[in-house]
Amino acid sequence: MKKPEARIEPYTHPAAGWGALKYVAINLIKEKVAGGNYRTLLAQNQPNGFDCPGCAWPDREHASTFEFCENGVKAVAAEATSKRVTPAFFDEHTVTELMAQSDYELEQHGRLTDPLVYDAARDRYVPIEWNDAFALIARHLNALDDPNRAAFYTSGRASNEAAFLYQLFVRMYGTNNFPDCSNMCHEATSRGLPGTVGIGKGTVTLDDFEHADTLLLFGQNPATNHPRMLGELRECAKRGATIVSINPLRERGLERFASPQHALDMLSPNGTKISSVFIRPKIGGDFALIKGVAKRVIELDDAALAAGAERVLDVEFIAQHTVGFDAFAADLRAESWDTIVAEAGVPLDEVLKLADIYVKGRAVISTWGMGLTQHKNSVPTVQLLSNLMMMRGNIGRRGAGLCPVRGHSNVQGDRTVGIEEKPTQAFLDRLGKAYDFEPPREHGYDVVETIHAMLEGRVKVFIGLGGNFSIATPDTPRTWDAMRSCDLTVHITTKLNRSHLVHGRDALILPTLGRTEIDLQNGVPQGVSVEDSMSMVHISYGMNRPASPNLLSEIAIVARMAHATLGSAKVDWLALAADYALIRDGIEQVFDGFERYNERLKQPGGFHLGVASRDRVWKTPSGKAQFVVHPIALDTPIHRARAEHGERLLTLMTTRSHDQYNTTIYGLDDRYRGVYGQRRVLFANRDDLAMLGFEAGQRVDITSVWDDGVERHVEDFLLVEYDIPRGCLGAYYPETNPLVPLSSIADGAGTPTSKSIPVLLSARVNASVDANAETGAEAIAA
Ligand SMILES: Nc1nc2c(c(=O)[nH]1)N[C@H]1C(S)=C(S)[C@@H](COP(=O)(O)OP(=O)(O)OC[C@H]3O[C@@H](n4cnc5c(=O)[nH]c(N)nc54)[C@H](O)[C@@H]3O)O[C@H]1N2
Ligand SMILES: Nc1nc2c(c(=O)[nH]1)N[C@H]1C(S)=C(S)[C@@H](COP(=O)(O)OP(=O)(O)OC[C@H]3O[C@@H](n4cnc5c(=O)[nH]c(N)nc54)[C@H](O)[C@@H]3O)O[C@H]1N2
Ligand SMILES: [Mo]
Repeated sequence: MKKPEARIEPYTHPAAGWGALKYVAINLIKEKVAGGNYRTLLAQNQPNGFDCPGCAWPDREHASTFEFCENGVKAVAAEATSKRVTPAFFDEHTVTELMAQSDYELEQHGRLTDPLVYDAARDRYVPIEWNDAFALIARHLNALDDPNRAAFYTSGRASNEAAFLYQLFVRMYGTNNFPDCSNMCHEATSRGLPGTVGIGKGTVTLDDFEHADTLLLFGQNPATNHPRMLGELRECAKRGATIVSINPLRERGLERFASPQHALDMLSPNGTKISSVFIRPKIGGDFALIKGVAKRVIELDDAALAAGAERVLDVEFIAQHTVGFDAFAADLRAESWDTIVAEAGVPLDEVLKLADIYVKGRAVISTWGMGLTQHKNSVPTVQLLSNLMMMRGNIGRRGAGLCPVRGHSNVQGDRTVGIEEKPTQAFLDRLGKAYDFEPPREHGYDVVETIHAMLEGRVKVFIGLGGNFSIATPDTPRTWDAMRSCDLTVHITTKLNRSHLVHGRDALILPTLGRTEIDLQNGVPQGVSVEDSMSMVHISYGMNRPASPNLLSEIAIVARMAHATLGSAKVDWLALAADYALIRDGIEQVFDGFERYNERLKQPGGFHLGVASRDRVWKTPSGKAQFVVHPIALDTPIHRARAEHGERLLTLMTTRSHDQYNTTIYGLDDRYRGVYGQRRVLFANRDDLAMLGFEAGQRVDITSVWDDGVERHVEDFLLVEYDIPRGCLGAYYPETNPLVPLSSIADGAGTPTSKSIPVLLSARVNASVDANAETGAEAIAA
């Protein structure tokens, strides 16, 4: 494959705009999307079309104009590609050979066409009949002495119907081992918010964005990861709302945005200004920063009270709706400003400025992404942010509220319909009653626990409904050892990825329909439903011809796996797979909020699931919204590593480039950050480079610092001088996943701490290596 030219060159244009149109054209040509499939691109998020498989940002109801989104187009083009990986391809390549290809190259081969089984004698995947594949799975599952020795992963693209059927099968089989991508993503939100506002979901809808006067965006890069959100922010900015970005980086898309929907934006060189204020904590500094803002709110309220002015706290809301305020306020009063400033990495005047903006807001929305959730203290941080919002009644009021911005397009829906390793007993009771069985009661494994269990020989079968487990997870070499220790690994998947190559003794690749494709069962087109980040549930119909006649839908695969393993005496799996409306009837029976599910899906835009906290109903033990007290942690692994290594110890965040969808690498550019033709780059502050005696353009190796005696190391990263706070580094995921220790997780959520890895840099020993090489497997595992 021809290597693109690698260069670093600052980007000076607004986000989206013409640059995006150019990249759309490049991707369509590269994927050789057939003419007939172009219309699909126009159908993303249209009534009667399919839900965009990109992100979970909601759609405008009755969207009349085509909501243009470059990265949505890339996601669709990647699925609608005319390239195919057929059995002939696997005949030509051993698994060992394929391991030497990069993730980018693996992705470029195209769509999988036929079910495949690993043939150890030839080190190749070879074709297998669907029935034989299901028989192999059943044989393995039924041979285990304990159902808890199997783990069932879900990635957040699976529809409600597929996910519900999957969890039903797995629980009837006998385990709650449901590791899912959410464990690595917004888990801190899902586990944190119930402790304060009673439910682990956001409280706003798109309508609230029309009424907000202040938006605080924490740790998010919407221009790349939720591009349709920029349309909303643009409208807010035009209305004069104050938009604050709280992020160690000044992300380009938060500065200026040129909306392809608006000719004037496209013709002006600057687009529309989005954020007016940038607050730049050091990595992991948000908890201290938010605490500082909350402390200042108390001070301002004290002053108002003394002056007889209007209160700053929403005293009515606090009295009527909350518990724990006095202890919370006492803790804030006792907190030291020096500690706040030092731990936030934000000067005092900026903390105070942020507090001023917050208290001036009459309707404030706080949004957050991975910049808040992938740290050791992520659960306390999410709780504190929700407490800050409670101080001024900014929850359950028009134009105000909590807005966690989810990743995968149905990751929220999957959890809603039962992909949950820690199910409540009430849910299990209802499920068992609806399907007449006794569900397993003990909690199962999340992602990190699954890997530990494999390493200890306690999990022997891995089944993945989508995703790329081997490479999205932390501590790559250990995870690979874990996967390779399995008796059977199975991947239900659209495209070839690394996880298929890092396999168990027996291994299956089961190719499935994507969401953009027509799903016919008995000649009747089937729709599937998904829930977006704002709890809107809607239907999605594919429009393209399937990539191969030998693909099955995810639902058909799950149903036939269940039928082969458990038989159909209790549940008629095949009948459910023949008519997805019947699966929705089951969901309606088991979960609140889905009354008349099939009928309400016919409404344009679908329906809102209902979020109690949005209506100021608090599903907490106290029946009220709860203030909770957390100290600023001063003895984290980062603090300890700093104490040992001094200022040479830096904190690394791992983020997405503009040309990737998680582990799927579409291209090698990250144009808003000025990176072209390469991914092994390391963003560093100029003063840190000088302090370490390095220069931009030099290549370095990165070693992480952890106390378990394991050496974690990645090699050959290009140093790029970047506007990032001192002590902080940035690089891309998944190349840096080998640096994340398996045991470094968020307290109370289990999320790998992918945004705060203590590391040391060393000059590259073997500097002669091809600077542009995207070397793939060996480099990742190095
Ligand atoms: N095109 C595209 N779309 C996607 C994805 C994709 O890969 N590609 N992935 C999807 C998924 S699964 C998810 S979860 C979302 C992810 O979307 P985001 O949440 O935007 O994810 P990241 O790119 O990982 O980085 C988030 C931001 O956090 C900032 N950050 C890092 N550390 C800190 C910190 O300590 N504090 C603060 N305040 N900020 C910090 C980084 O500078 C970066 O701007 O996007 C979804 N949408
Ligand atoms: N270091 C570091 N690690 C991270 C993160 C980070 O920021 N830093 N982010 C974490 C986050 S937020 C997440 S969500 C995880 C993502 O973890 P995953 O969800 O496991 O990873 P993806 O890359 O989204 O999965 C892509 C694969 O899904 C398959 N696929 C695509 N579409 C479909 C479909 O319609 N059906 C089926 N069955 N399969 C399909 C394709 O084979 C594709 O290769 O990674 C996490 N890992
Ligand atoms: Mo995610």
